[in-house]
Amino acid sequence: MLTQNTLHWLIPALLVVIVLVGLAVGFTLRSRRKQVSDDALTRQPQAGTGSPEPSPATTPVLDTPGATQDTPEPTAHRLIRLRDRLARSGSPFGARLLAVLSRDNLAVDDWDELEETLLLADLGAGPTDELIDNLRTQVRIHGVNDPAQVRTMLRDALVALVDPTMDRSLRIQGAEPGTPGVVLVVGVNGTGKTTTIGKLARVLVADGHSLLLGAADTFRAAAADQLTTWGSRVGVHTVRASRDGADPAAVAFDAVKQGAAESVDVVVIDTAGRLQNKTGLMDELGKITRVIERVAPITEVLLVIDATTGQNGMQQARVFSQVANVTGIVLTKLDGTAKGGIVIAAQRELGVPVKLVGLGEGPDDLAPFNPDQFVDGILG
Ligand SMILES: Nc1nc2c(ncn2[C@@H]2O[C@H](COP(=O)(O)OP(=O)(O)OP(=O)(O)O)[C@@H](O)[C@H]2O)c(=O)[nH]1
Ligand SMILES: [Mg+2]
Repeated sequence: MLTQNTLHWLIPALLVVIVLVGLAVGFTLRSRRKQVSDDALTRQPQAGTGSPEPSPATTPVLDTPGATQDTPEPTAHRLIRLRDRLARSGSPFGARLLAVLSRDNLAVDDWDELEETLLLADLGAGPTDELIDNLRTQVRIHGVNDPAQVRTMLRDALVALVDPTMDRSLRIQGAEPGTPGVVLVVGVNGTGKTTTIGKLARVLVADGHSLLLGAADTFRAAAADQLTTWGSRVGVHTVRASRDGADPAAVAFDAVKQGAAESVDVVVIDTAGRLQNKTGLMDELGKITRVIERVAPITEVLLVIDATTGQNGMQQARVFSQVANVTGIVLTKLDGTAKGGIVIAAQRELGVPVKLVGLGEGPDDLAPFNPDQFVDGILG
């Protein structure tokens, strides 16, 4: 039988024991956690023998993000969203063309209006003339009485202009046995390179590919942080420089070397966009290309163009296409403009297909480009 006196001592004694056990468990857990994070911090990529500039300042560190957090949306659904977004983006120019073409007895003023609409939609002079000529011929032959027929005529003419025969597949297959596919992403600053790589990483993960990102935009630490954050959301590692202003080519080299050592399917390299002149750009992209190709051939060079910048953006994009061997265009911010004509102008001007389009700032707002869906979108 416990007496009142015994209870008086037993309860405080039990409390002391509980507190001591709690402290001991807490301490053990904390020291274990510290050991794990120390391991993560000291984990280094494999030594880069033959690295272009193997100074400690340019040795990339492999970021070790946590477990996969997001499940990317399957890519198949996105094509439908492309059409919906385009159809909703103000008054698509295709719908305006349709309105003019549906008038009875098209006169000179109507054709002038069509031409103006196309030029205002950033279609560019060459494709505008081509489309007007094509439509004039069609109208002469078939007339413009049946609205459904007019729509089909315009749709066919626009699809032909976007060119459905171009190969729009991303070249992510390694060019040689044992090497990863290498995707180099270039373009003017602010066009959406890093965001596009982040979205693309999700697409590739969703499609079952293994990949590694390379933060060769060493201009500012925030750029590498931005890329690392995107990657870590889908469990993809980023190779980055250990300090600001490190040699971008060294980072690109080590990323591809690391990718080859880990046998990943694809390495995607982010670059800086703010280069003052063509010579500087040529030097930097030339060096990045040369050092990457010591490890593996570059399989895809994506030029990112902001669709809202129109002809001005095209001017800058032209410089990039002159210094880099561009194989595909990514047109970002298509959600922010009704001027879809830039798709046609960019392809014509640069001679390479639009492969991907950005439809917003959301993580899954990147879609493979499809001419039919695009034309349906701009026809409203
Ligand atoms: N609305 C919209 N915004 C986009 C799209 N793609 C990128 N952006 C936004 O554009 C801005 C610039 O994107 P970044 O990815 O940082 O551009 P960047 O080319 O890497 O820029 P630098 O690193 O400075 O050269 C960000 O605010 C993005 O969210 C898009 O498809 N639609
Ligand atoms: Mg960037």
